[in-house]
Amino acid sequence: MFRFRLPLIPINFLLLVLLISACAAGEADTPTPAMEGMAMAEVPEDLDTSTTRMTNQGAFQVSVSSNLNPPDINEIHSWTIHLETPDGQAVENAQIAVDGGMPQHNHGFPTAPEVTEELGGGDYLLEGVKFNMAGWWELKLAISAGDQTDDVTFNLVLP
Ligand SMILES: [Cu+2]
Repeated sequence: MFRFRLPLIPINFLLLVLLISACAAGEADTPTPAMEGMAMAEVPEDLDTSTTRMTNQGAFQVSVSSNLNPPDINEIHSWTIHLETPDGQAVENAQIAVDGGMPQHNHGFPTAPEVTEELGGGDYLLEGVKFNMAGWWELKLAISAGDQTDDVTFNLVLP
């Protein structure tokens, strides 16, 4: 009897280890197909990457364009933001607060990009933008002009 029990203990232990690793794998928040390309594979297929968008409450129409094309990873560069009213009038004297980062990694920009200059005609200069990883980035703008306050999020996928 004693001779049979000895090998049983390590086998039980092995099964337990296997069960635990199976549970851990099941809890991982990345689905198996995402393993092949990590950052790229996880980006939602229907992600809206338009560079002209209406703000969430419809107060402003906003366009953004990188002044570095394409925006390379790890290079600090600037963007131009263009603001219009919904009927196409340039919005001047706006305050624009900038936030963003990678929604799937829970981190922000490695720099603190900010609007440094109003260029006229509804254009604003956003300086200090840096992307330090490939994948899905969000650029979030909180805009105040006159008695209107609204915000908008742009999506950008870097290869
Ligand atoms: Cu990241």
